[in-house]
Amino acid sequence: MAEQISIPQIGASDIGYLSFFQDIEIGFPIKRIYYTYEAPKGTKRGFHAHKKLQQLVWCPYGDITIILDNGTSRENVRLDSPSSALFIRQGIWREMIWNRKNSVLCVAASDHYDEEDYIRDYDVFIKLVDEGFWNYERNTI
Ligand code: T46
Repeated sequence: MAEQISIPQIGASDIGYLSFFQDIEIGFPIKRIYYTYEAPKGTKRGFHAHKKLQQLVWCPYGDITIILDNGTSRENVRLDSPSSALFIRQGIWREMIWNRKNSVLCVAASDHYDEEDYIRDYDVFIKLVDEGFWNYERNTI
């Protein structure tokens, strides 16, 4: 479930680093980039799944735990390095915990913001999983 990629780093400890994404195959065109910041330590966000939206998320500063849930199992991924990014595909319930204050969570998303694409009720999410709502997408990724 946890699909991670490494982000290249250029630099050194005495002058700092530069990281970039270039020509990577992520499986969707990036339509929107946004980030969450200035959240206090212990903040919990997420608690939703998306019907269609796919995302690549990374934490350029700080330490954030991402909990991924596909309806049958859960996996925790710790984003505490600016050189690691995580895919969150459609149909995955996610919860995020800020382990350090002011951690920054960046998101590259496959589509524009649309509240209709959100499932914010865990019972509804489980019902859709049980009905096979995402079977086609899961099998083709
Ligand atoms: C996700 C995780 C990883 C907007 O008005 N415009 C936007 O572009 C977005 C993304 C959100 N909003 C509104 C909707 C909510 O009222 O801002 C509020 C917070 O959004 P959301 O509940 O999506 O925030 P998070 O931090 O729980 O989740 C965010 C992403 O939005 C979400 O898709 O998967 O990060």
